[in-house]
Amino acid sequence: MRASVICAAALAIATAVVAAPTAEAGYKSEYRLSTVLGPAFAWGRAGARWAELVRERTDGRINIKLYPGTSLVGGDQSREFTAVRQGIIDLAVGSPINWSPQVKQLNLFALPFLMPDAAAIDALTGGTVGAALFDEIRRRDVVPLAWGENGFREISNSVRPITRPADLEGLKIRFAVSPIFGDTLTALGANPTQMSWADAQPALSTGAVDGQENPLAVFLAAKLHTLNQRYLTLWGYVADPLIFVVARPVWDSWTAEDQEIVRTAAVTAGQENIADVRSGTTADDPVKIVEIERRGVTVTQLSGELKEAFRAATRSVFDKWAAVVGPDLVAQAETAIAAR
Ligand code: X2X
Repeated sequence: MRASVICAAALAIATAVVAAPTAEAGYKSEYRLSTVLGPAFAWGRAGARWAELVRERTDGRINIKLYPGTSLVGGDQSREFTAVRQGIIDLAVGSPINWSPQVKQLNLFALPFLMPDAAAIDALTGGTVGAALFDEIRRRDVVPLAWGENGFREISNSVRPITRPADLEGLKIRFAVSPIFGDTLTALGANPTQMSWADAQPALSTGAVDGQENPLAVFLAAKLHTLNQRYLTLWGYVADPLIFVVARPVWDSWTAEDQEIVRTAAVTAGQENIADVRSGTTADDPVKIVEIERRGVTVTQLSGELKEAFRAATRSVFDKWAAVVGPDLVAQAETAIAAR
């Protein structure tokens, strides 16, 4: 009698152990996902979508919370990548611009006039160049899973339309993190100043700076026309992809099945994000451009010939930074773009 009670109890415990979802052992109750921009922006929506897909497909085993505004690093977007490595951030959807201090090869996307169109971005991210960049990230114990997009960065200001390099003379232009932007703007005669996105908005509002450069999707969602940005020039000088990553120890704590769910969810969220950002930015589908004009902004589209003047004026910056990025990687990128 006694023995059978003990036996039943032991069986109950054993059953409970087996029934407990083993995948949850060692899982955190919440994973922290960092983005610079929040869900009012395509970038923040990409993060929210990734979290949503993962929650659904893991039945809540992996519960991701979005921390926009790079709030886990006090808004200092230049520290985001390091914070992923330090375990302060579990996952991120980040820009190469903000991670380039730690991964110098990511300056590739900021080489002025490297990528003429969206197909050129795809040729890089989808080919051997993208794979090499993912290797660089992986070497730093951060697991890259998918590409998204912030977009082609267009320049705006409060003073005058920009059609020639001389129009930038003396304009105070805010840039985000990588010093390659300072060099490029300086080569064009502007007066560049580095500050975080959080600081940029009050600086534009008070007129402490005259202008900035960001994709059309950001210009619209941030309502930059209300921050004195009356002139916008579509020059597409650089394009900013986004990268979905997970911190290595977090990744290693998940089952292979859950890793695959997180990876495929990142790919889906990334593809949706790219479509979101690219829509409305072309001659065939100009909805975003039309909306910006409707808000009273003068939009200048640079022809190939006018663009050439900006390219020539920034060629020395391209060459200087190509050496930093790595001449082989830049050559590979140019080959991939030519073959797109
Ligand atoms: O700060 C910017 O300009 C932004 C939001 O585009 C980046 O994080 C690179």
